[in-house]
Amino acid sequence: MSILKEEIRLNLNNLQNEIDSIFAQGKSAVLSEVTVGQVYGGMRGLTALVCNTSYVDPYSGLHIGEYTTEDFSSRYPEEIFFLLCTGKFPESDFLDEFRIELNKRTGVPEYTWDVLRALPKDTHPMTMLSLGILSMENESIFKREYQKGIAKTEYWKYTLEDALNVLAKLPELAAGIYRIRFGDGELIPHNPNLDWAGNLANMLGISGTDEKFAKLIRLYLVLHCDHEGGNVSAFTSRVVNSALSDLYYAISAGLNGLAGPLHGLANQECLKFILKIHERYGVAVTLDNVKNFVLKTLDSGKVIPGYGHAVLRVTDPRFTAFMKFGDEYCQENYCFKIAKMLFAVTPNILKTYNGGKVANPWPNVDAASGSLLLKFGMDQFDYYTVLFGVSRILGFCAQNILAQGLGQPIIRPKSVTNKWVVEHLKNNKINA
Ligand code: CMX
Repeated sequence: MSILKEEIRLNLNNLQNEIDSIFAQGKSAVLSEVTVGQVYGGMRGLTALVCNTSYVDPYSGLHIGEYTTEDFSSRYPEEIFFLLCTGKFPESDFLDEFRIELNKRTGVPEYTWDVLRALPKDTHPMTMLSLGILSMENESIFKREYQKGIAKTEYWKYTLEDALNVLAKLPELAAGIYRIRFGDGELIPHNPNLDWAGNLANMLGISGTDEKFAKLIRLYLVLHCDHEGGNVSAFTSRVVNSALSDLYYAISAGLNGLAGPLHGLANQECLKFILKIHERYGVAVTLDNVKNFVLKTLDSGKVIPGYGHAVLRVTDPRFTAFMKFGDEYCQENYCFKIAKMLFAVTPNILKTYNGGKVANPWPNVDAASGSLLLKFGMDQFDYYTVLFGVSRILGFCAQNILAQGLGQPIIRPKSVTNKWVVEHLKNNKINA
């Protein structure tokens, strides 16, 4: 994997030079103030981390390196991994080279399948994904080399080795989880001639070799790959890896965070909402029906899934990318039609509802993806977060490789007690 490794080395040199010049201007410069509200409120809006793989702009959405979602959404996930790690797109021969490299590393160990098959039949597929990765921890090259004794400057190279081994086995593992959990348990073998996402689509065994389904899985794996460093899963993964727990531990930990209903589970809620509308009005559903349904949902004190965002203040460009796919391949699908109708009516309702308290009335990434997956026969909603997880592992790997390469220390913010806060406010004569 010489090209990728060399480009990561160059990226690390550039990032280190930037950090050196930032430090030269003074390490004690203040970047952000911390309020009581932030300390008690999930640290929202507190600038306390650096992440160089991606950033989210409130008005132009997710950027990987300096590229917008529109720039990268038609690429392959393998190219996105390169972009996350290096800040640039690879040359045209990279995909072939990367496929050969990953093909050498495929093969989920038999003991991992034994672990997954031994679980109760109703185990959540995210538990299976997290356990599947963790079960392979014994294979960590980083751990082996660390025990031998390696220089700190070498850590990132062995973290990259672990990343490549995990990524190579991931489509097989994720598809196997689907087959064990929802199918007949028979595994479909990895095809060395297919790309990363194409292999996953094929091994799921849902749509045979339908290239449109492979295209959707490719898009899905690209659009969910990374979202800065402060979200629950990426941050958890980074904290764990900062203790030099290897990438298997760090990925598994990140996935455990992603499994939460406030994080990765939201996309299945959106599809459930669409299906409820379909159940209520059938195929003759009108815009007025959808408007009424949205208003009734709001009046009952519930949120409209797929709308709103903590950072974004426009339609999520990832939603736009999914809609473009839907317009091309799923126009006649009943769920996609409802997703479009929701887009036509919901923002205007949210803009004014309850005094317009919703900060962002526009759709987020989850508003349409479920209806597209369902159209191709992916009707196991619990599995959607696994697809999210497979994609997000690209980001976990890249963030940890870069952090190790920059010699970042163990993460250890200070916590205080209520008593300390009371004393601090009193001693400093601070009033709200
Ligand atoms: N429907 C109804 N009310 C909403 C709403 C929505 N889609 N989005 C926000 N609100 C409400 C909030 O509940 C909050 O009400 P209270 O003041 O009564 O608590 C108020 O508007 C202000 O919230 P906000 O500042 O606009 O939003 P937050 O940053 O607190 O929360 C999010 C962001 C995504 C959790 C929220 O918009 C939401 O719950 N959306 C629906 C669920 C969803 O789509 N989740 C997927 C998120 C995808 C992602 O994060 O990438």
